[in-house]
Amino acid sequence: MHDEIPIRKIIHVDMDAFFASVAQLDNPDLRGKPVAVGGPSDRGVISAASYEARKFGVRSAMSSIVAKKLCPDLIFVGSNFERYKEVSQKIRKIFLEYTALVEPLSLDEAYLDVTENKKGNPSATLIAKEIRQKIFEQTGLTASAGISINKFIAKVASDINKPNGQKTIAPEEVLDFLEKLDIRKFYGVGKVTQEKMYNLGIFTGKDLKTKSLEYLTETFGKSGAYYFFVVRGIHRSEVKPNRIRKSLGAERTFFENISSEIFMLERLQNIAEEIERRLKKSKVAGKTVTLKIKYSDFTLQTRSKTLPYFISDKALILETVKELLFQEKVSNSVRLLGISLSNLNTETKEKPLEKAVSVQLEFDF
Ligand code: DCP
Ligand code: CA
Ligand code: CA
Repeated sequence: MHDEIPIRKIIHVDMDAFFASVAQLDNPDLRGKPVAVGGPSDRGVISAASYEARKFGVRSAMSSIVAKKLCPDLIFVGSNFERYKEVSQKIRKIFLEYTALVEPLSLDEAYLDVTENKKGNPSATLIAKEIRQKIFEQTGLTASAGISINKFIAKVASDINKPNGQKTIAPEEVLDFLEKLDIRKFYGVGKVTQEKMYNLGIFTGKDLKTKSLEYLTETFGKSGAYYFFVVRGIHRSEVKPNRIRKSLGAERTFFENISSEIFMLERLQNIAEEIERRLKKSKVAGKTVTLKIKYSDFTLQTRSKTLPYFISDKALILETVKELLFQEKVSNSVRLLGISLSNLNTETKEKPLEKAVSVQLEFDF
């Protein structure tokens, strides 16, 4: 059985009382005090509670009224997403020093696959320690970590020694750990499922293990198989880095080489349409348009132009492409044409120029 369990070195890092800790970092008066991020009004809901507030039972997603009853001295503070994002980027940078396989789950947490890592460090436990140390040095905030053979166990483990701690579940400890694990601690088991499990006499991993795959699938649908396998130490889900896209392009190789510029334009129009569709789907726009031309003798030429604004509209893309196409005579027959947009606004989120504006641009001033 043990031999069948896939083993990787996965770290799950999660910031402690994230929004509340940022508030305490930025305002020293709040340190050591019960703090809640959220509105104090009777209709308010708390998004984060400092560990001092948690001693009173205050939790995120709790209504402000209830929280005030539990902790009359609770200090309410507003949120600051710019700061959360800033911290988030800093910790992500630290993660990337160790591995390219970083999968952020939210602003304050991520999975890292360090099976192979940039430091050549064989110990995921030591890497997690280093990372938490660096996070503290560079942000002034504490993080906790879970280290194990897959994402599921690493995620569960990062809660065990929270705040400012870490826990490793080594390969030989995995099965025992999962058997003893309270079903409420299973990542993916919410309130409703927990209730259902309790009614079926499932309180721990050990109880869960007595149920067959068929039974669990029948009872829990698709999640049934997930429960069946994770409790046996099997969770194949990979750490998927959501890479920041640097460019978006499309190209066509022709069945027959073409030499008429009219035909080329026709093809380029189709390509521009496809690019527009894909840009809009991922809600990005670009400033630099590149035309790629491969000639029948396989020589390759690229012509680029950077605009002072972001575009995603096919008419605007084509306008620039046309300019690039006619900027110099196409000297030979062509076997491939491509367009790509780079210098994307994935970072800045600046709005692309809309079509209505493009009409105006056609006037010369
Ligand atoms: N958050 C939110 N609403 C929720 C839960 C969380 O707005 N219902 C926000 C505030 C949290 C942040 O997301 O600070 C991270 O959520 P976590 O679940 O990781 O909780 P914390 O970081 O606050 O605490 P912990 O130390 O338990 O991770
Ligand atoms: Ca957290
Ligand atoms: Ca989190």
